[in-house]
Amino acid sequence: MLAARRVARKPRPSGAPPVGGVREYPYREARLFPPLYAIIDSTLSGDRAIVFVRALSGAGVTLFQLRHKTSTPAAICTETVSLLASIASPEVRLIINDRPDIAAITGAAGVHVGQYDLPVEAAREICGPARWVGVSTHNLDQLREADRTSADYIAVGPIFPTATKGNPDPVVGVEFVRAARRITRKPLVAIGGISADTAEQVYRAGADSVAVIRDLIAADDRAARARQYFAAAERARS
Ligand code: TZP
Ligand code: MG
Repeated sequence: MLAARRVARKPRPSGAPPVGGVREYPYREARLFPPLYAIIDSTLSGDRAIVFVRALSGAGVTLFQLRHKTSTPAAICTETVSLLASIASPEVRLIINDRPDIAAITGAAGVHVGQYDLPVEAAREICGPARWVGVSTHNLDQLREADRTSADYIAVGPIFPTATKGNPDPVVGVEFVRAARRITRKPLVAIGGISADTAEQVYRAGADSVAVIRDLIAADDRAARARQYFAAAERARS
């Protein structure tokens, strides 16, 4: 049996997205977009990934991404199914990197595509209106283009140097978040080299969320580290 569960979420506040049309983002404006987006990469798999998700979701993290760049589709599928089966809370979303087909077939909450993956609207066709489709951008032209799509959020980065991504795009810096914030009303997710110490300035620049790999995986107490991000988001928003 492949699908661990199907996406059964409340409709978005604004209803189904008109593809490519003007959309409202009341959940962002109401600060409902999760401030921390935890990415599970290939250093975590199987039980380690389940333990990681359990620790962070216990601390209130509700947005995760599975990003296994070197795994086969079959292995990603299996990993997704077991991760979904281990997630008890209906509030927790698991997004699949690169593969809208795997997101749809497993009942995951959405897909994250990059500039060389399927375009947003193709991913949307596969994933449907209820799942999230997120897209990575690395310059303002890409950001403007992403803003015209049905993407549910736009990722920007790398904000700081990162050793996690092979062959990363040039560092864009915190100022890029500020510029992006002036251009789009979509939820903005900043990524790349972000730590609990630097997150506050990124939120202050206009990011709704920060996506983090290394700083969470490396933490001795991951739940405590997650709470540092929540505190930073609170400080930035108060
Ligand atoms: N995209 C831009 S930077 C990056 C990705 C996937 C890696 C982020 O990892 P880290 O360890 O939080 O810098
Ligand atoms: Mg990709």
